Amino acid sequence: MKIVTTPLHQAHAHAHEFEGGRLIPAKDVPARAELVLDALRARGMGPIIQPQHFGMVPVLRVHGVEFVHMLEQAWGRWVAKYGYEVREAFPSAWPARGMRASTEDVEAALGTFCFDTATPIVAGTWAAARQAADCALTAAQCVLKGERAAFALTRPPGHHAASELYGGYCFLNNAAIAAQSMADQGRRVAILDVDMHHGNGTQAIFYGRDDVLTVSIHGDPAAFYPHFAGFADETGDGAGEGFNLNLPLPAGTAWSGWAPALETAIARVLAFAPDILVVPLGVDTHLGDPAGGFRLEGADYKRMGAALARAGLPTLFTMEGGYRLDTLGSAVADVLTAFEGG
Ligand code: SP5
Ligand code: ZN
Repeated sequence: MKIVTTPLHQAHAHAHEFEGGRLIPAKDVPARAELVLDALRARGMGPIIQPQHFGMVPVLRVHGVEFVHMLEQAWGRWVAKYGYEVREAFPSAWPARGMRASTEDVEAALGTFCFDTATPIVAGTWAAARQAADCALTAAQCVLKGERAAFALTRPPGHHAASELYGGYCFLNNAAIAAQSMADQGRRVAILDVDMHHGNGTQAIFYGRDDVLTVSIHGDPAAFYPHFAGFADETGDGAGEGFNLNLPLPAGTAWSGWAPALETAIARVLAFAPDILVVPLGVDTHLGDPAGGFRLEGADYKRMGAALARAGLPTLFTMEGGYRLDTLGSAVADVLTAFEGG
């Protein structure tokens, strides 16, 4: 299968995130994408191609124009206020309940559009985020042309980003942008998110709609990030009622507990009868992942790829989470090689 990636993801490089009351080393490091690429090359997968450029129109089908302009301008505004010495732009105040959103000051702009303290903007963030969306759109073109599968090695990831909200290391929702683009070209699309965290951005983008199905298997938000979405009673709104399925699982879930959720998810996808499946692929489900809490390991990722292949649908994978650097590459390669073999 085609693998779409760009070295420009490395422009999004920051040293820190803020968690547990302190600055800690960043988990979404550029090495992640390079490790995945190395593992795919070692398995002889490919071809590995660069993204085509689609411009802002498909991005603006999913994200608000004010939000997109803010992302584009945030670093310059931050430098104008704080200088180049402060190399990571974090918000420090949010328009919480009863307060007014504002973009007048860069602090207000960041707080208005960001929902956590783990997702700094740096000099190259916007360039990398745009390229990641282009990777997903290029992979979508491959699937639209009739290829069985394609992998967009997206970094930064996307599934936590909503129409006008960034966070969870995500800025533009690559999977949603690709899904919307394929829907705009007449395809019926289902999204099955297997990252350890709930795909809150993807859910929010399609929540009121019945034309794109969203399904997510993830750590119960009662215990896990993103905390404020991903509960089982979130089933869709209005026309979208019944077209969002959340499958939250407890801490410590291993393959024996994860696999039945995957079968439930696939059954819902097949009942929807889509033309194309989008899989936001995070492997932070792995035992020992520093951002996770599940216990998948080793051959479980081959089982995952084989099960996804049995759904029998043209499939577009995007890269989401996975932060345990010694297992990240092989876990992703196992899913994709087993999918190809299945
Ligand atoms: C794309 C993606 O996977 N984003 C994940 C963002 C998660 N950020 C917060 C993670 C909190 C983890 N805390 C774990 C502490 C014990 N291991
Ligand atoms: Zn995740």
